[in-house]
Amino acid sequence: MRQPQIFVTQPLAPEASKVGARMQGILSRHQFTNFGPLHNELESELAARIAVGHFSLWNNGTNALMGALSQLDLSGQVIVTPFTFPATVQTIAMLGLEPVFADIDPETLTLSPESARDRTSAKTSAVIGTHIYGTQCDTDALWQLRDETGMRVIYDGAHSLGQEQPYFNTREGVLGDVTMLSFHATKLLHTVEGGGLLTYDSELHRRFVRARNFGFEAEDAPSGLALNGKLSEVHAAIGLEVLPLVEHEIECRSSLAREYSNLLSEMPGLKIQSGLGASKQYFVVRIKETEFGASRDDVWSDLRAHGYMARRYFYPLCSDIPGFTEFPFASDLPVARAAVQECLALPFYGRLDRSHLQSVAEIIAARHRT
Ligand code: T4K
Repeated sequence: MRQPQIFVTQPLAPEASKVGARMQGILSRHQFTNFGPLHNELESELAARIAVGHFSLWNNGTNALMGALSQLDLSGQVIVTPFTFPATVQTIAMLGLEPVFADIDPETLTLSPESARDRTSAKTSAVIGTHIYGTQCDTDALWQLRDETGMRVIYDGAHSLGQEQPYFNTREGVLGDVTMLSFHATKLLHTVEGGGLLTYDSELHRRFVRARNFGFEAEDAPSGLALNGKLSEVHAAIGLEVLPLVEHEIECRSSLAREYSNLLSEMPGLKIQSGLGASKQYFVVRIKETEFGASRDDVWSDLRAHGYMARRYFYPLCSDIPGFTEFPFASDLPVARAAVQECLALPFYGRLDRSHLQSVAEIIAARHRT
């Protein structure tokens, strides 16, 4: 009998009765979107939890990032990591800017500030780093690059909230000019679809808020580049009911991560890349083929054959996406090119039955130097 599929994640699902009560409220108020009371309550709750910078709630992370980029007066080239979800790079290209790829750090897999500096030119107006799997970029070094060059620093923090608070420290520059967040269903804290922007700069915050609502600051007074980035009341209702479940989910995932780590220790060539540290968004292992005795793809295929739908996040490199291969330095990314062959996200969510961890570990062990 074929085993049921076990996915890489499973979204938190709030109680139907609680969501139902929220829905009843929406129906009786007849306000479905455009900054209703649930949207505003969620925005305040999240702002209080995140506790740094000015926060705006958006309808997904991609729109939030595009909205942010549209407000930063960018031109020419934007330096970006290739080791990220396509949205990071797509938003740059969508705005008619040219992505310039820089390599990543071999340990953290975040954007290398040295490579970013090397690839900076007179045309560079910004740099975007991704806090990959929740691992923070070298925010000090990138802020220094901003000081030296005047370029904007932007973070794709789509994975940043899968960890215990404080999510961000308050050191200068830690948010860059702006940090984007995602509250997609696959994220630990989710609103089904949703996103956010964080900035220390109150004027930028004002522009972001305007940009998410067609440029309206007041009725009949739109201005500037803008889009529709509004989160609906229905999404906010789910988010408000997911929010109280998050701390427990983090505890469950912390214990899962410890168990995975025990089961996967003693396997030369396999390293735990994320899940044990600050981030509880993904549990990612890194497999070095020569030392391990098999490739990441061998392990990935074995797991899938047993119904474990592990994911090769983030394969392929964005620099290999058709349409992006001609952007500068797309073929000169040796560290990222190696990493993208090595990383594998294992099933990781609070409700995952512990017996699956054992099975996953046994499947991986069976490949180890076979
Ligand atoms: N930047 C970065 C670094 C990102 O990772 C992302 C999104 C973005 C930007 C853009 O943010 P958003 O605009 O999405 O807010 C998923 C998500 O769709 C995407 O949001 C996320 N990153 C990315 C890492 O993962 P896929 O293509 O892997 O999704 P999918 O549908 O294959 O889902 C993964 C597994 O999760 C499924 O196999 C089953 C499970 N699942 C998924 C959904 C949607 C469920 O059990 N229930 C569900 O409702 O992209």
